[in-house]
Amino acid sequence: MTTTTASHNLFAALRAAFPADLDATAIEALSPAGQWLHYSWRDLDHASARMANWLAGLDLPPASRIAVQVEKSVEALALYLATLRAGHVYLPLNTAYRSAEIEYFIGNAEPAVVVCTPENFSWVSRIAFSAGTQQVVTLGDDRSGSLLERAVQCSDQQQPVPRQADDLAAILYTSGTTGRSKGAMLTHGNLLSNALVLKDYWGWRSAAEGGDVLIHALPIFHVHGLFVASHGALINGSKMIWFAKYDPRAVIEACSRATVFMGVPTLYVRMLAEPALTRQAVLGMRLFISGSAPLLIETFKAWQERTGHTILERYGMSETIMLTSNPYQADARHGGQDERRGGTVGFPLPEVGLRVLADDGQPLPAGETGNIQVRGPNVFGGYWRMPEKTAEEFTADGWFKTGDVGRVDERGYVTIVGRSKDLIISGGYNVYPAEIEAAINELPGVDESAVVGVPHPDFGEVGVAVVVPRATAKPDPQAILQTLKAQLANYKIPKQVFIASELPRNTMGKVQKNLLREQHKGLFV
Ligand code: MCA
Ligand code: AMP
Repeated sequence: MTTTTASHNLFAALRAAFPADLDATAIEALSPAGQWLHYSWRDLDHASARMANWLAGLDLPPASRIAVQVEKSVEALALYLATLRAGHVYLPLNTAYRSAEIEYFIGNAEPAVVVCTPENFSWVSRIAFSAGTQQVVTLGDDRSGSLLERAVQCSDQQQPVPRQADDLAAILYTSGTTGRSKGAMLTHGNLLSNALVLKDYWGWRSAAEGGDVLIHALPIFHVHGLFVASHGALINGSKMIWFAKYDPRAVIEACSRATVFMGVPTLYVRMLAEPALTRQAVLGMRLFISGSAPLLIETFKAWQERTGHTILERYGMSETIMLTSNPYQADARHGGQDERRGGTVGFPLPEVGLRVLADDGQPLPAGETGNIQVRGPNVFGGYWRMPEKTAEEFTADGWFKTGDVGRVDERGYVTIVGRSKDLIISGGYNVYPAEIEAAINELPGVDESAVVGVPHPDFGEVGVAVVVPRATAKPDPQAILQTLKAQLANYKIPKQVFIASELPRNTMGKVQKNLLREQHKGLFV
């Protein structure tokens, strides 16, 4: 018989890492009004306890989904922690999602509680109540909203609800190459094991070693900002400097009182465009980490030249959290000669298995390019209520098919060279062409369309749509863009639409997207 203890609740592990001095500052946050607000560790503990007690008062079944679409704020982070404490499942939603997207997520996940911004309450609550959600409350980024009004009436003391390592902690929706978005189910065990591995791998410094201060400038509705960054600081009891919106100048300024920064490549590109980025400005920084999209070697080198720092690139997925990382420092296991190598994503993390296979499933030797598969305690249990999809994405012997194509060299460095999935990564956000094409194909006068990713100096890659009209129709590219904007999150909107008489196809009738990519590759660079 197994016994359940509170120690498997991820929150208990995070809470145990809070410093002894609970009055010390945990988060310095720049408010929407431009003021620095100081939150102590006690504030974080009490705010999340109050919200957890409010959730407990709703008498929901364990593992109820709490869907949250709010602007980034410290209170939103406390709500995530509260959900863990209360033994429920956190479902973060990008603030860019429009009503059709939200309707799908809420209909699919059937959350018991939906938290939205005060501005969106009328349309979000309409969707949520029709889907059977019991409670819809609001949370603004200026400490406003009905959630806080209710939570403030609750006790600031709360014992985390006991959870097993394989109990669900969060669902993160990721789009698919075909069909609708899938909810990747992450457990307390997945999240905690990854947080502990990264704490060690990236050399997070204890208070006795001088401590660390993280600049947190990423959104908190995806793996990078919510888990990798927030857990990284919390599990080390480290302070965060918290920006709700990314501003390269403000981040450079904050580097004088911080030690660690995490960003998608676009954030680095934008900082490099600032004259204020100098060696002097980042002298006290210990570590710059990049991920979520390929970091161009030019950016890697430019950063090295300008700042004297070598960016550490790592690789992960919503389904697996972090998989590989360049070394923090030379490791005796690899002959003490490791360095952070631009263009690679480093080594598989401890406990992560990574293999490269040919299309026929045969394992490939070092240096050869093929399909990357992974396994480990960080790998998710499956997609929410999609057993067939889950089965498709795992091999019979339990490895997860990443859809990424790459190779491992003799020394063990992993390089991602492409993707077998039809995916565009734009500014660190994933855009699935199939979803955009389906929306375009619904428009009047459109026969068919193809969306491809082309290089972009700021976002790395952006989508471009090629649209074939019906016989006599003359669709207007601007009108197509306007209609899409009403239906889809803004970052998914193609940056340009072209009208063409046909799409290039191979002899099998498949659209040759490589030809379209080639044709439009010079549009922005
Ligand atoms: C904004 N726009 C974009 C993007 N972001 N277009 C393409 N791609 C984007 N990523 C467009 C908007 O549609 C809008 O266009 C215009 O830019 C201004 O929008 P705004 O929101 O003001 O932009 P911004 O504040 O400058 O945002 C850019 C950003 C943001 C800071 C780079 O996209 C961002 O925070 N990206 C990080 C994403 C992230 O955290 N990814 C991690 C996923 P218009 O004016 O025409 O409407 S987790 C993950 O991938 C895993 C697992 C991992 O490995 O980490
Ligand atoms: P997501 O669906 O947001 O989980 O995105 C995961 C995908 O982002 C991976 O499958 C990769 O294709 C990509 N990715 C993440 N980190 C990197 C990286 N450092 N280099 C290249 N691709 C990356």
